[in-house]
Amino acid sequence: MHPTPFPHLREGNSRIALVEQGRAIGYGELNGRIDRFASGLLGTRQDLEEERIAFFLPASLDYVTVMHGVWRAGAISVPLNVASALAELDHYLSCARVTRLVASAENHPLLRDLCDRLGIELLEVSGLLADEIAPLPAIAPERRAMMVFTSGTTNKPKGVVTTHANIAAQITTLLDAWAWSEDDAIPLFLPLHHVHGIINVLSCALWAGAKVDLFPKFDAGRIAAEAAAGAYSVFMAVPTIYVKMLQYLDGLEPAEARRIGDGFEAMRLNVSGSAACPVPLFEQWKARTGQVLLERYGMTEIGMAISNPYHGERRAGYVGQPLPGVQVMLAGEDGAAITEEGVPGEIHIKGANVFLEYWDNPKATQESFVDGWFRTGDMAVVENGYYRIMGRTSIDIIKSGGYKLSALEIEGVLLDHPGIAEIAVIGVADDVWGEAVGAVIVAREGTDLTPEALKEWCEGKLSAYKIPKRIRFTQALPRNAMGKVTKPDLKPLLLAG
Ligand code: MLC
Ligand code: AMP
Repeated sequence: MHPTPFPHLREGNSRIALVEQGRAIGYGELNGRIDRFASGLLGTRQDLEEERIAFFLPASLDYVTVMHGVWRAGAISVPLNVASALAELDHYLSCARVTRLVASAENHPLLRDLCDRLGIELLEVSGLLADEIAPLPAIAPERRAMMVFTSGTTNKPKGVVTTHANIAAQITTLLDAWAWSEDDAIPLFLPLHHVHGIINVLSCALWAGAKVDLFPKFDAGRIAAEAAAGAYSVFMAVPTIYVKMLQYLDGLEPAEARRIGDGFEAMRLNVSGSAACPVPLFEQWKARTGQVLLERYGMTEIGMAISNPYHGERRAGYVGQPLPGVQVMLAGEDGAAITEEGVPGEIHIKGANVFLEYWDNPKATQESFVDGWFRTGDMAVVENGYYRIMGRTSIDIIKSGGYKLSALEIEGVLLDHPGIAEIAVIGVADDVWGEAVGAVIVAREGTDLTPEALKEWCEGKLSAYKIPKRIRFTQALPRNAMGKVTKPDLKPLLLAG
């Protein structure tokens, strides 16, 4: 049996799969490296039987080698956020009961103590590339393939487990809908611990036999230069990145900005998603580049579900219609399906794209399904045949720069600070980030808190993008007769600076 369903990953295919720091890597070379890595992981075993293998790697040849090598050896891939704080990594690794962690040598000092404490083997890709390729196991499509951590309304992120069949369904629906081909070329600068980067960009491109230009991180200047040079046919990003690209273009000489705009115009597709694309942003991108953004809606648990059409009207402020193979229902408060247009309901999803389970959390898994439908927690309405996302059912979820953040997780960390008596973490509307993380804090009497000191205190406990950007606090809030702080008027506090 062919050990991978990715049709272009095969011996002898010389077409370019990846470009890493200017070096082109062919599909055949990549395939051979993945086989060697899978063989090294297997050692004397025949099948890793869903052992969890985590990796702490930026977008790179090594990342792709590990992701696919783990799959071919029969284990579960656990891609980690390379911007995570140590306390977060501790949670991911212990929750998933990871046995081995692959990271580049330069990051071993950072991870060593944590791995020793958790009994995890810390490894490098180069140390696992076997000389001889071992027989690889046949992997049934219904086996677990990947675990990605996502925030919910609860305190700690949960591991979302998808099977090989789920991943194949999430990829193939997009290949057809967005007309991927082996002639495509796409830059990859999105983080690779979320489905946007993993599925929509990396996996769709590799399944289609296209070329992926790997960026260690988002870099507006390099993206602009490559786009102007005609390096790409497809571009996918979160709204914040389109805002940052526009800001970059605004800072250039008009002729240079036009040259870059023309580079984008020449592409066949620009996609926006992971957060709402504001209508003014849609219009500004069109004015600058001539590109009509294709907005789509998705989620870690389901991949992509609803999309504007590739051919046909792409409507600003709307996410379009269900993708082929994905069933979408809007449920009213009584749980019944809404059939009329104009009536809002919660998006429920069914299909081969829907994840298997939250790792080790049958209660959360069960609660997130009703009659076989996955409850997304997003509200939507259909207007003139197109879905429009209205927001979340829970205010405890913040979407910032395309990242889903739990207000409760951030509150939980900050409440450990000895100077904090009470706290409310909220999303604050923001032109660049969609929402910024805001915290309204009541300091304990007699303590002298500063926002700077608090932010510093969060380092190591929270990723940088979860650290509140808009901390406001006062020690002069009135207390009632019971000694409780009476509710501050949040509005003036948030507008204060
Ligand atoms: C970073 N900063 C923020 C911030 N993130 N400030 C406010 N809010 C945030 N969310 C600050 C940093 O602290 C730093 O401040 C400065 O901005 C630059 O940080 P950076 O990390 O270097 O920023 P940048 O590289 O520009 O990253 C921005 C970004 C990144 C947009 C490229 O956030 C990103 O890649 N987002 C995509 C996330 C994603 O892929 N989500 C998909 C989830 S899957 P200072 O003071 O130090 O300068 C999903 C399903 C679906 O949602 O539908 O796709
Ligand atoms: P995540 O759980 O990180 O995968 O984020 C998924 C969430 O992002 C969804 O549940 C939505 O709330 C939000 N989202 C994704 N795409 C869009 C979009 N096009 N418009 C509005 N919200 C979106």
